[in-house]
Amino acid sequence: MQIIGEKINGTRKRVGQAILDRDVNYIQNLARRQAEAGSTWLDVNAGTQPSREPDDLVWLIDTVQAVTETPLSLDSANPAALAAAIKAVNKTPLINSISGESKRLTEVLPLVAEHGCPVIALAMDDRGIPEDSATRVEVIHKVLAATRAAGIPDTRVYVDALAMTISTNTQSALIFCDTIRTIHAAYPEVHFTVGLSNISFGLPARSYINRAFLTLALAAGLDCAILDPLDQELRAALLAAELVLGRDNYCLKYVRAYRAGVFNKPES
Ligand code: THG
Repeated sequence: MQIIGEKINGTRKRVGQAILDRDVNYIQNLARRQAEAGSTWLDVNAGTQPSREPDDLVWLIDTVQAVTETPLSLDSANPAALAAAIKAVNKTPLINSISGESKRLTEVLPLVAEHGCPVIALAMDDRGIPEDSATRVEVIHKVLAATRAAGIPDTRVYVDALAMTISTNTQSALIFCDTIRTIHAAYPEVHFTVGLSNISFGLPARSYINRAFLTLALAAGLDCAILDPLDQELRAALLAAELVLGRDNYCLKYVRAYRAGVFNKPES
Protein backbone atom coordinates (compact mmCIF):
# COMPACT_ATOMS: atom_id res chain seq x y z
CA MET A 1 0.00 0.00 0.00
CA GLN A 2 1.31 3.40 -0.96
CA ILE A 3 0.32 6.43 1.12
CA ILE A 4 0.15 10.01 -0.11
CA GLY A 5 0.14 12.34 2.92
CA GLU A 6 -2.75 14.80 2.45
CA LYS A 7 -2.08 17.48 5.04
CA ILE A 8 -0.10 20.10 3.09
CA ASN A 9 -3.17 21.40 1.27
CA GLY A 10 -3.81 25.14 0.99
CA THR A 11 -7.57 24.63 0.78
CA ARG A 12 -7.35 23.71 4.48
CA LYS A 13 -7.72 26.99 6.36
CA ARG A 14 -4.68 26.75 8.62
CA VAL A 15 -2.40 25.65 5.79
CA GLY A 16 -3.73 28.37 3.47
CA GLN A 17 -2.83 30.95 6.13
CA ALA A 18 0.64 29.42 6.59
CA ILE A 19 1.24 29.74 2.83
CA LEU A 20 0.20 33.42 2.82
CA ASP A 21 2.37 34.12 5.90
CA ARG A 22 5.31 32.07 4.55
CA ASP A 23 5.21 30.18 7.88
CA VAL A 24 8.11 27.76 7.33
CA ASN A 25 7.84 26.05 10.73
CA TYR A 26 4.18 25.12 10.39
CA ILE A 27 4.66 23.52 6.96
CA GLN A 28 7.92 21.76 7.89
CA ASN A 29 6.30 20.27 10.98
CA LEU A 30 3.52 18.76 8.82
CA ALA A 31 6.12 17.48 6.35
CA ARG A 32 8.32 15.83 8.97
CA ARG A 33 5.47 14.13 10.84
CA GLN A 34 3.83 12.76 7.68
CA ALA A 35 7.18 11.50 6.37
CA GLU A 36 7.93 9.76 9.68
CA ALA A 37 4.46 8.15 9.61
CA GLY A 38 5.49 6.28 6.45
CA SER A 39 4.17 8.38 3.54
CA THR A 40 5.42 7.27 0.12
CA TRP A 41 4.73 10.78 -1.22
CA LEU A 42 3.76 14.08 0.41
CA ASP A 43 0.97 15.86 -1.43
CA VAL A 44 1.60 19.59 -1.92
CA ASN A 45 -1.39 21.71 -2.95
CA ALA A 46 -1.04 25.51 -2.79
CA GLY A 47 -4.79 25.97 -3.25
CA THR A 48 -4.33 29.61 -4.21
CA GLN A 49 -5.59 31.60 -7.19
CA PRO A 50 -3.94 30.74 -10.55
CA SER A 51 -1.76 33.88 -10.74
CA ARG A 52 -0.13 33.15 -7.34
CA GLU A 53 -0.08 29.38 -7.59
CA PRO A 54 3.30 28.82 -9.32
CA ASP A 55 5.15 30.94 -6.71
CA ASP A 56 3.25 29.49 -3.77
CA LEU A 57 3.75 25.90 -4.94
CA VAL A 58 7.50 26.39 -5.48
CA TRP A 59 7.77 27.95 -1.99
CA LEU A 60 5.95 24.92 -0.53
CA ILE A 61 8.28 22.53 -2.37
CA ASP A 62 11.46 24.32 -1.23
CA THR A 63 10.15 24.46 2.33
CA VAL A 64 9.24 20.76 2.46
CA GLN A 65 12.40 19.53 0.73
CA ALA A 66 14.56 21.33 3.30
CA VAL A 67 13.42 18.82 5.97
CA THR A 68 12.57 15.56 4.18
CA GLU A 69 13.69 13.39 1.28
CA THR A 70 10.23 11.87 0.78
CA PRO A 71 9.17 12.51 -2.84
CA LEU A 72 6.32 14.93 -3.52
CA SER A 73 2.90 14.61 -5.11
CA LEU A 74 2.30 17.82 -7.08
CA ASP A 75 -1.42 18.51 -6.59
CA SER A 76 -2.53 21.10 -9.14
CA ALA A 77 -4.72 21.43 -12.21
CA ASN A 78 -2.68 24.43 -13.38
CA PRO A 79 -0.15 23.55 -16.13
CA ALA A 80 1.98 26.66 -15.39
CA ALA A 81 2.22 25.76 -11.69
CA LEU A 82 3.12 22.13 -12.52
CA ALA A 83 5.80 23.20 -15.01
CA ALA A 84 7.42 25.48 -12.38
CA ALA A 85 7.06 22.78 -9.70
CA ILE A 86 8.76 20.08 -11.81
CA LYS A 87 11.82 22.32 -12.08
CA ALA A 88 11.92 22.79 -8.29
CA VAL A 89 11.78 19.14 -7.14
CA ASN A 90 14.84 17.09 -6.10
CA LYS A 91 13.21 13.73 -6.87
CA THR A 92 10.85 12.54 -9.59
CA PRO A 93 7.40 13.64 -8.37
CA LEU A 94 3.98 12.05 -8.66
CA ILE A 95 1.82 14.32 -10.83
CA ASN A 96 -1.65 14.86 -9.29
CA SER A 97 -3.23 14.92 -11.80
CA ILE A 98 -4.36 14.44 -15.38
CA SER A 99 -7.90 13.59 -16.52
CA GLY A 100 -9.92 13.43 -19.72
CA GLU A 101 -10.07 17.26 -19.75
CA SER A 102 -8.53 18.48 -23.01
CA LYS A 103 -6.38 21.13 -21.32
CA ARG A 104 -4.75 18.58 -19.03
CA LEU A 105 -4.19 16.11 -21.88
CA THR A 106 -2.53 18.70 -24.10
CA GLU A 107 -0.57 20.64 -21.44
CA VAL A 108 0.12 18.32 -18.48
CA LEU A 109 0.45 14.88 -20.12
CA PRO A 110 3.55 15.98 -22.14
CA LEU A 111 5.27 17.06 -18.86
CA VAL A 112 4.49 13.65 -17.34
CA ALA A 113 5.91 11.83 -20.37
CA GLU A 114 9.01 14.03 -20.66
CA HIS A 115 9.99 13.67 -16.99
CA GLY A 116 9.04 9.99 -16.57
CA CYS A 117 6.70 10.75 -13.66
CA PRO A 118 4.09 8.49 -12.12
CA VAL A 119 0.70 10.15 -12.60
CA ILE A 120 -2.81 10.16 -11.13
CA ALA A 121 -5.58 9.91 -13.76
CA LEU A 122 -8.99 11.25 -12.69
CA ALA A 123 -12.27 9.80 -13.99
CA MET A 124 -13.55 13.14 -15.31
CA ASP A 125 -13.46 15.11 -18.55
CA ASP A 126 -14.64 18.41 -20.06
CA ARG A 127 -18.23 17.45 -19.18
CA GLY A 128 -17.36 17.18 -15.46
CA ILE A 129 -17.49 14.20 -13.10
CA PRO A 130 -19.86 11.50 -14.40
CA GLU A 131 -22.57 10.41 -11.98
CA ASP A 132 -22.51 6.74 -12.98
CA SER A 133 -19.79 4.12 -13.03
CA ALA A 134 -20.18 3.21 -16.74
CA THR A 135 -19.37 6.77 -17.86
CA ARG A 136 -16.41 6.99 -15.48
CA VAL A 137 -15.08 3.75 -16.97
CA GLU A 138 -15.49 5.23 -20.45
CA VAL A 139 -13.52 8.33 -19.45
CA ILE A 140 -10.72 6.22 -17.96
CA HIS A 141 -10.50 4.14 -21.17
CA LYS A 142 -9.93 7.40 -23.04
CA VAL A 143 -7.30 8.69 -20.58
CA LEU A 144 -5.42 5.37 -20.63
CA ALA A 145 -5.41 5.40 -24.44
CA ALA A 146 -3.75 8.84 -24.18
CA THR A 147 -1.15 7.77 -21.57
CA ARG A 148 -0.26 4.69 -23.62
CA ALA A 149 0.02 6.81 -26.78
CA ALA A 150 2.41 9.11 -24.87
CA GLY A 151 4.59 6.08 -24.01
CA ILE A 152 3.66 5.97 -20.31
CA PRO A 153 3.42 2.36 -19.06
CA ASP A 154 0.24 1.36 -17.20
CA THR A 155 2.37 0.59 -14.12
CA ARG A 156 3.05 4.31 -13.76
CA VAL A 157 -0.63 5.32 -13.79
CA TYR A 158 -2.73 5.69 -10.62
CA VAL A 159 -6.42 5.71 -11.58
CA ASP A 160 -8.59 7.85 -9.27
CA ALA A 161 -12.25 6.93 -9.78
CA LEU A 162 -13.16 9.98 -7.64
CA ALA A 163 -14.78 9.56 -4.25
CA MET A 164 -17.53 12.17 -3.89
CA THR A 165 -19.09 12.91 -0.52
CA ILE A 166 -21.69 10.42 0.72
CA SER A 167 -23.67 13.39 2.10
CA THR A 168 -24.91 14.34 -1.39
CA ASN A 169 -25.06 10.86 -2.94
CA THR A 170 -25.41 7.82 -0.73
CA GLN A 171 -24.29 5.55 -3.64
CA SER A 172 -20.98 7.37 -3.99
CA ALA A 173 -18.70 4.76 -2.37
CA LEU A 174 -20.39 1.95 -4.33
CA ILE A 175 -19.97 3.80 -7.63
CA PHE A 176 -16.28 4.27 -6.75
CA CYS A 177 -15.74 0.57 -5.97
CA ASP A 178 -17.66 -0.63 -9.08
CA THR A 179 -15.52 1.62 -11.25
CA ILE A 180 -12.20 0.34 -9.96
CA ARG A 181 -13.31 -3.30 -10.19
CA THR A 182 -14.18 -2.84 -13.87
CA ILE A 183 -10.97 -0.95 -14.70
CA HIS A 184 -8.84 -3.47 -12.80
CA ALA A 185 -10.26 -6.34 -14.89
CA ALA A 186 -9.39 -4.51 -18.14
CA TYR A 187 -6.00 -3.06 -17.04
CA PRO A 188 -4.39 -5.43 -14.52
CA GLU A 189 -1.22 -3.34 -14.29
CA VAL A 190 -2.61 0.08 -13.36
CA HIS A 191 -2.69 1.27 -9.75
CA PHE A 192 -5.70 2.74 -7.94
CA THR A 193 -5.77 5.71 -5.61
CA VAL A 194 -8.39 7.88 -3.88
CA GLY A 195 -8.77 11.15 -2.00
CA LEU A 196 -10.09 9.21 0.99
CA SER A 197 -11.33 12.08 3.20
CA ASN A 198 -13.61 13.39 0.41
CA ILE A 199 -16.05 10.58 1.11
CA SER A 200 -17.04 12.00 4.53
CA PHE A 201 -17.09 15.72 3.71
CA GLY A 202 -19.95 17.52 5.48
CA LEU A 203 -20.67 14.65 7.89
CA PRO A 204 -19.84 14.29 11.61
CA ALA A 205 -17.29 11.84 13.03
CA ARG A 206 -15.62 11.59 9.62
CA SER A 207 -12.92 9.19 10.66
CA TYR A 208 -15.36 6.25 11.05
CA ILE A 209 -16.67 6.78 7.51
CA ASN A 210 -13.15 7.13 6.10
CA ARG A 211 -12.17 3.81 7.73
CA ALA A 212 -15.22 1.89 6.49
CA PHE A 213 -14.74 3.21 2.97
CA LEU A 214 -11.01 2.45 2.97
CA THR A 215 -11.73 -1.18 3.87
CA LEU A 216 -14.29 -1.63 1.06
CA ALA A 217 -12.09 0.14 -1.49
CA LEU A 218 -9.11 -2.07 -0.56
CA ALA A 219 -11.25 -5.14 -1.23
CA ALA A 220 -12.13 -3.66 -4.65
CA GLY A 221 -8.44 -3.27 -5.57
CA LEU A 222 -7.25 0.04 -4.10
CA ASP A 223 -3.46 -0.01 -3.59
CA CYS A 224 -2.74 3.66 -2.85
CA ALA A 225 -4.57 6.48 -1.04
CA ILE A 226 -4.32 10.18 -0.28
CA LEU A 227 -5.08 10.23 3.43
CA ASP A 228 -4.12 11.57 6.83
CA PRO A 229 -1.12 9.41 7.81
CA LEU A 230 -1.21 10.91 11.33
CA ASP A 231 -4.61 9.28 12.02
CA GLN A 232 -3.53 6.27 14.11
CA GLU A 233 -6.91 4.57 14.04
CA LEU A 234 -6.96 4.82 10.26
CA ARG A 235 -3.51 3.29 10.12
CA ALA A 236 -4.64 0.41 12.33
CA ALA A 237 -7.74 -0.12 10.15
CA LEU A 238 -5.53 -0.20 7.06
CA LEU A 239 -3.14 -2.76 8.52
CA ALA A 240 -6.04 -4.95 9.69
CA ALA A 241 -7.82 -4.75 6.31
CA GLU A 242 -4.68 -5.67 4.38
CA LEU A 243 -4.14 -8.57 6.78
CA VAL A 244 -7.61 -10.05 6.28
CA LEU A 245 -7.39 -9.48 2.50
CA GLY A 246 -4.33 -11.77 2.40
CA ARG A 247 -1.90 -8.98 1.57
CA ASP A 248 0.34 -9.33 4.63
CA ASN A 249 2.56 -12.43 4.36
CA TYR A 250 3.10 -14.17 7.70
CA CYS A 251 1.12 -11.26 9.26
CA LEU A 252 4.48 -9.51 9.51
CA LYS A 253 3.41 -5.91 8.92
CA TYR A 254 0.51 -6.19 11.35
CA VAL A 255 2.52 -7.80 14.14
CA ARG A 256 5.47 -5.42 13.66
CA ALA A 257 3.17 -2.41 13.87
CA TYR A 258 1.63 -3.83 17.05
CA ARG A 259 5.06 -4.33 18.61
CA ALA A 260 6.10 -0.82 17.57
CA GLY A 261 3.13 0.53 19.54
CA VAL A 262 1.12 1.75 16.56
CA PHE A 263 -2.17 0.46 18.00
CA ASN A 264 -3.98 1.57 21.08
CA LYS A 265 -4.55 -1.50 23.23
CA PRO A 266 -8.27 -2.30 23.30
CA GLU A 267 -9.63 -2.57 26.86
CA SER A 268 -10.00 -6.18 27.96
N1 THG B 1 -8.10 13.05 -5.70
C1 THG B 1 -6.85 13.49 -5.99
N2 THG B 1 -6.26 14.52 -5.32
C2 THG B 1 -6.95 15.16 -4.35
C3 THG B 1 -8.25 14.75 -4.01
C4 THG B 1 -8.82 13.66 -4.72
N3 THG B 1 -6.37 16.19 -3.67
C5 THG B 1 -7.13 16.99 -2.75
C6 THG B 1 -8.15 16.13 -2.02
N4 THG B 1 -8.91 15.38 -2.98
C7 THG B 1 -7.44 15.18 -1.09
N5 THG B 1 -6.83 15.88 0.00
C8 THG B 1 -7.55 16.25 1.14
C9 THG B 1 -6.88 16.96 2.13
C10 THG B 1 -7.55 17.28 3.31
C11 THG B 1 -8.88 16.93 3.48
C12 THG B 1 -9.54 16.25 2.49
C13 THG B 1 -8.87 15.90 1.31
C14 THG B 1 -9.61 17.23 4.72
N6 THG B 1 -8.93 17.33 5.84
C15 THG B 1 -9.61 17.56 7.09
C16 THG B 1 -9.26 18.91 7.62
O1 THG B 1 -8.54 19.64 6.96
O2 THG B 1 -9.75 19.26 8.65
C17 THG B 1 -9.19 16.50 8.08
C18 THG B 1 -9.35 15.11 7.54
C19 THG B 1 -10.47 14.34 8.18
O3 THG B 1 -11.26 14.88 8.95
O4 THG B 1 -10.50 13.13 7.88
O5 THG B 1 -10.81 17.32 4.75
O6 THG B 1 -9.96 13.24 -4.49
N7 THG B 1 -6.17 12.85 -6.95
